[in-house]
Amino acid sequence: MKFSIGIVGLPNVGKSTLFQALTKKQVDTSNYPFCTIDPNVGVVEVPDERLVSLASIYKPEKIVPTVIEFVDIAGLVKGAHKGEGLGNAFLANIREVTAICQVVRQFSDADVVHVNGEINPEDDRQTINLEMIYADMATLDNRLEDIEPKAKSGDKKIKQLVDIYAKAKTFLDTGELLSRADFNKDELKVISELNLLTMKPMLYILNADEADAATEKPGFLTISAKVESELAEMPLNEAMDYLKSLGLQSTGLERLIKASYELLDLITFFTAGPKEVHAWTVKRGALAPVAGGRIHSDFELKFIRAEVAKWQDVVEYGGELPAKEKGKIKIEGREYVVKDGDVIYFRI
Ligand SMILES: Nc1nc2c(ncn2[C@@H]2O[C@H](COP(=O)(O)OP(=O)(O)O)[C@@H](O)[C@H]2O)c(=O)[nH]1
Ligand SMILES: [Mg+2]
Repeated sequence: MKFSIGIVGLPNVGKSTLFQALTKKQVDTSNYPFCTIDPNVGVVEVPDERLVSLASIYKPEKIVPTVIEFVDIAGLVKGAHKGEGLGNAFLANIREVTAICQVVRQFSDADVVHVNGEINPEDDRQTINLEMIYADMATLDNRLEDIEPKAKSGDKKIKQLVDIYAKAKTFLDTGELLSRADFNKDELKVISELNLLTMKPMLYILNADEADAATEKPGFLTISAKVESELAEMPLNEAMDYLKSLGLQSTGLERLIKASYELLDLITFFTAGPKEVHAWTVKRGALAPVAGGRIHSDFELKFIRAEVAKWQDVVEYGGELPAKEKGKIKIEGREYVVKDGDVIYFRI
């Protein structure tokens, strides 16, 4: 299973610059057969100190970090929902991603034209969000058109759908993203099936000038795409010095990747042995057999039990067996909810 983040925004806000910086360090995609091979899709490692610690214990032949996909989606312009620019194609690309990273422009560079003629991050955000709201309204209208005739025949189920779609439309009419709406469990199920754009988790990136790379703006993650593209070219020690000179602790990319991971509500578990130390991703709340299924379908189908340790214990006691001797490995069954940082040994 893969998780992808679409980089969305007006033209010339720095989306591709950011995307190229993100994908500068290519991962070995043969480790990730589920990933898409496409120039607009970049497979990016999720940095994880725990993986490094576990690897220092096992000294495995192979270390496999977990990844997320970033998709560079071409600029969305005002009127996209009516087909302006390549409107509908862009909106279709956004529909396929799990979450959205929306870039707005703060950097002031007279040589780079702003499509609206002035730098105004709030305005950028408004334009993009409105296009997605209009696109969702169109989706809901289409669905309603399909089912309203059937609702007239008195089918209760259909009537319920009509009510839920109408509720969503009324909410979108207020200009808010649907992800902010208060849906109950049944409504949520119906709405989720439509794959609406404004239901997707969203992260806002403020692409700032170099001098402002360390400033904070509530609700935004500040990054200078230009700085990031330079950092991505530098040897590590030079990059560290440069970061310090800008007053930053970590690269914008690292912060972006971590924030994306949190946005998707994902957690990481590990498998560890002398052959391979491997980080895997599941949705928070996943049960042990589902986690096993990430590795091999047999691990899900023939799941018997999981032996689970905290990564700190495996590191502290120097491996699975010593951790077991200290009573730090628990036997868990099918109902076990996987925790972030678990090291799991599946038994099938
Ligand atoms: N000064 C400055 N220029 C940038 C920054 N990010 C992007 N640019 C420039 O803006 C132009 C458009 O960037 P691009 O990434 O292609 O924008 P996109 O249309 O959103 O993909 C390019 O000339 C970039 O070099 C930045 O942070 N600072
Ligand atoms: Mg671009």
